[in-house]
Amino acid sequence: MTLSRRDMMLATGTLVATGAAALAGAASAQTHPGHTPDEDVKPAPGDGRYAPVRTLNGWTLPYTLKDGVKEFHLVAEEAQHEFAPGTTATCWGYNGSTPGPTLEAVEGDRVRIFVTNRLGEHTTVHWHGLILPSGMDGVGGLSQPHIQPGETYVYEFTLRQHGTHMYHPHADEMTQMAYGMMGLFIIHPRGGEAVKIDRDYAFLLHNWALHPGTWRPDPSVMVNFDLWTFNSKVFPAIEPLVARTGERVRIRVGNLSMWNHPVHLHGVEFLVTGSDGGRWPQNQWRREVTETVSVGQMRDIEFTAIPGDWALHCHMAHHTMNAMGHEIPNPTGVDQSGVEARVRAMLPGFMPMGREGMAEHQEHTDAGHQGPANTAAMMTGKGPFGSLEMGGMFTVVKVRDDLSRGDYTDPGWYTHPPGTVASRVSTDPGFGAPIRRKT
Ligand SMILES: [Cu+2]
Repeated sequence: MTLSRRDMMLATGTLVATGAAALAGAASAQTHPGHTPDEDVKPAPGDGRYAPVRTLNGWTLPYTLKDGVKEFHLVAEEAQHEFAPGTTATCWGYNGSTPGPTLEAVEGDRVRIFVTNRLGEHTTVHWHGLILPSGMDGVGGLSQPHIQPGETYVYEFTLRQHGTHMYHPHADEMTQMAYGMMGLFIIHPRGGEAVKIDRDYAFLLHNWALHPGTWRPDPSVMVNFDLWTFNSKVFPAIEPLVARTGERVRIRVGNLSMWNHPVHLHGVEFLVTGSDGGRWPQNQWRREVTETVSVGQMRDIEFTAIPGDWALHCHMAHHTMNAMGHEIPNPTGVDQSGVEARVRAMLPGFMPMGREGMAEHQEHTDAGHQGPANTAAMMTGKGPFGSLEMGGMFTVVKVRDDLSRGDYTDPGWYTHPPGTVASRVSTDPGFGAPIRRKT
């Protein structure tokens, strides 16, 4: 087994975290390398029985095999998190990140999961969707005592199913999830996949009330969130999903936010093939272009990759924006020129906006206008043809003919075949003879 230096560091870190006892036994134990973000890695080899998932902007927790049991160690703790360059916050997560690392195993495996609580208040971990003994279900007060600060609990059970699952606290849940405590738990089918998957992506949907000019999410917000994220990142900081033409791609999406999200992918009709109920029988697969992932649900979609740059985003238009005002007067069509001078006398630099629409937001961002501190621009991002005017739950599926298997490097922007890009034919508003309804 080949280990990169980064994998070794990770594995070492995990062993240190499990304490001296685990370290003593580690010499004879097998260590499984996960993949880490911001590193050009091939998929981790798994245990040879599955192709590992790629957690967007995230990582997979290495495990130690002890007497046939896969041991994982989660640490509930505060973590400094960057949503996008220029926007950071003190969040809560696991093992130094939000979302926490992905746990990955195979149906039939026995897993032992240590949970150390390094928060200032008690916590638990609930294994969302898993079939297990009631006392392992992680509901504080109902199925176990709470894990007090400084304590370590151990969960142990056999995986009785396969599918896309999650873990999250079931203690002061509203607050702990609002601060980012959640992670993916992927269980691969025993005996492999009937229809082979070439690229297997996974992410969790979430929302955050990180008010402009603040550095800690506000758990009291229920509706008007500031940031909408894939794996706790906003566009343009969300990684692209890369694939080679003709490969079969699966995208696993879970939702632990406070809204339902219609996840829409351009360029293909995908199949909805599974959920926390595992990969469904093929006669239940259905063809869609948008699939709503409701709160607490998981959905798997699959498609054959077609060359191009294809948008993948939540179809709630406000969920592809970053921090913005709500319940403000609508300026569209309002001539504010007289007001501008008067306001400027009191507020130098004041600039009215929105008379012709909101695209000015990105122009102002591009011109270097500063918003409040630590606040991502409402709409942002640059593409090969100009501004994308997106934020939040948006990224790009990039499919190319010439990628190597297992190469996840961002290939840049798509080179369109000649004659296949929409182009300008006139600059005259009176062009042509379009049929218009008379009023
Ligand atoms: Cu949404």
